[in-house]
Amino acid sequence: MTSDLFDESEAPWVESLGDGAVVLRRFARAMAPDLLNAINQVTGQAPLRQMKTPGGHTMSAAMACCGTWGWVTDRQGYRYQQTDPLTDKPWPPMPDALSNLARQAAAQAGYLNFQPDAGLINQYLPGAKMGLHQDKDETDFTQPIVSVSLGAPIVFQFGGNRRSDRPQKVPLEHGDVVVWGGTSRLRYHGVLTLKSVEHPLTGACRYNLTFRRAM
Ligand code: MD3
Ligand code: FE
Repeated sequence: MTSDLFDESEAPWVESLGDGAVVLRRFARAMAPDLLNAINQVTGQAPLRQMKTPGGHTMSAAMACCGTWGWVTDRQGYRYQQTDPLTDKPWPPMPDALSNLARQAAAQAGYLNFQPDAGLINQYLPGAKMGLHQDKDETDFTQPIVSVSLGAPIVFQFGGNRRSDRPQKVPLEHGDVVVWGGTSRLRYHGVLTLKSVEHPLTGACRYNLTFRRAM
């Protein structure tokens, strides 16, 4: 039997992407079932949905939010808001399994008091992607971002401070956690199109959890 569902034998290891970005390889693999339960709990209250960009395109990744602030986009623009536009209710609270993981990963990367107030769940099905962009809707760029990859693998694109800078390709797989701080915080980034690869816990789906301090 050789599936990474059962491959928790290998200890996590750390890789640098340079410039304040640290990959904690497999860091979240052992807790993945708890994280997937937490995702299901959140998306039961705030359904995954494909939002529209200000330019009128429908995003290929489906999203849902938890915590005080949720990231949304529509024809009006990109922003954080405290209510879900689908229900007009507050976003579901961030489950402890998620906030604890985010805090532990940030601490491992040297950020000792990371308290995320925004949790974004991105769901990719085969064919979904995310083009190069910057995360700049937050108020304090000295705060890091923690991202967690679950399920099917993808190729992450890590660009520079200008959109025209050629991105480096970084494969991300189940349980990998990346902490983005310092001068990497405003670098362009995205992911290539998800291929159809089955994962024992998620099928062909990939989830990315992104934890931020929005305000
Ligand atoms: C690098 N998500 O939600 S996570 C996003 O895989 C987003 O779903 C991608 O980009 C995904 O905004 C990539 C990794 C990530 C998140 C934030 C970053 C990389 C980052 C902020 C600055 C630099
Ligand atoms: Fe981003």
